[in-house]
Amino acid sequence: STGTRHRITCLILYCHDTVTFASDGCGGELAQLRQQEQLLKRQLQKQELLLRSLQLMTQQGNSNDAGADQVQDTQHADCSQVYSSGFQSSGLYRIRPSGSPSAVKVYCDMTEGGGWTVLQRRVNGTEAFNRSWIEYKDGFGDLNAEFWLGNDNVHFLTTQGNYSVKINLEDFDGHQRYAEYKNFQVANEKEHYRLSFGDYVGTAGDALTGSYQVPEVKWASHQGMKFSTYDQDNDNYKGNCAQEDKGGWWFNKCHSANLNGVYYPNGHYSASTDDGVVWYPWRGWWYSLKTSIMKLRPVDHKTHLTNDQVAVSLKPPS
Ligand SMILES: *[C@@H]1O[C@H](CO)[C@@H](O)[C@H](O)[C@H]1NC(C)=O
Ligand SMILES: *[C@@H]1O[C@H](CO)[C@@H](O)[C@H](O)[C@H]1NC(C)=O
Ligand SMILES: *[C@@H]1O[C@H](CO)[C@@H](O)[C@H](O)[C@H]1NC(C)=O
Ligand SMILES: [Ca+2]
Repeated sequence: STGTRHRITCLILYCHDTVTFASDGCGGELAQLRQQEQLLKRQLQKQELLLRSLQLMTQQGNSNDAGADQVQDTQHADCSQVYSSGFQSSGLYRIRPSGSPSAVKVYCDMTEGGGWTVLQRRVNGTEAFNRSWIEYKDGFGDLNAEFWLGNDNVHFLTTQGNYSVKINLEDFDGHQRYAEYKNFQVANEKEHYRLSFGDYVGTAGDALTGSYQVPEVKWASHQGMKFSTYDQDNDNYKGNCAQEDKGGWWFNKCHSANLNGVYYPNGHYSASTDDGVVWYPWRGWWYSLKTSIMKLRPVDHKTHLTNDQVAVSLKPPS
């Protein structure tokens, strides 16, 4: 029919973006087509949002590491970027910090605002932390349990931006404390993974600067210290701190915090040296902590909507 032919003509003109109100007599058709286009665009947007929310829910429903391997190797430089791209459940993910020669499997802690890349975890003493230089360099343990992420990885992570470290501690009575340092950075292997860090905030005490008792700063501070292991002594002590305290750490002469020490199952311990999992300003040298978690996040990390909030804000197209 003529009506249909006219509509098709208008449609073709519309698609070629050459239609004008006056000349082609398509005014009415045009208004209708524009309206339909807007409607379809809105529906498409809604469906894209719905799809994203479904992907999030699927991710949540999976076991810890099931969804992780689906994340593109090179897409995220840390867990903060993983979080920002919509993956908001804690578990295993692949990241690739800039400077890293390959992708790295990490545990992302999506609690406490999300986006934390965990670098160390002690929970029950299953993993030995009396390890060699090369083991601390490459990392060891089980990402779902106890582990050290590896000094190379921590170097690549902390030198690609401005990072905070948050240290969560728990004693055997269930008390929890934390310490957080801005501008946490670990140098490369050539510089023996030298440690530097900025201002402290927290409830556990500032063990890393050792400034809780002024005379002790000289030998207790970890600021600027190189990493040492039993087979590579870079400390300021005539002996070997890593060997005596049985773990790799940024020892001075020797320490006021050593979260890689011997895991004692009852807290209080006695030994020939203070070799426990120690955070001196909180529980002293002769108490070995139950839990230690060290995790990294860019200082400018942005916390987003929670999954629940996203789900509520997305309703299926009506
Ligand atoms: C730690 O490892 C070194 C080297 O293997 C060893 O000499 C030392 O006895 C170990 N200490 C403990 C407590 O396992
Ligand atoms: C230690 O904790 C990990 C992680 O929760 C668990 O898989 C492992 O079985 C625990 N080991 C012991 C001896 O309790
Ligand atoms: C890193 O961030 C902290 C806190 O925002 C700031 O004090 C520090 O100057 C920053 N460091 C660098 C190297 O940008
Ligand atoms: Ca020494």
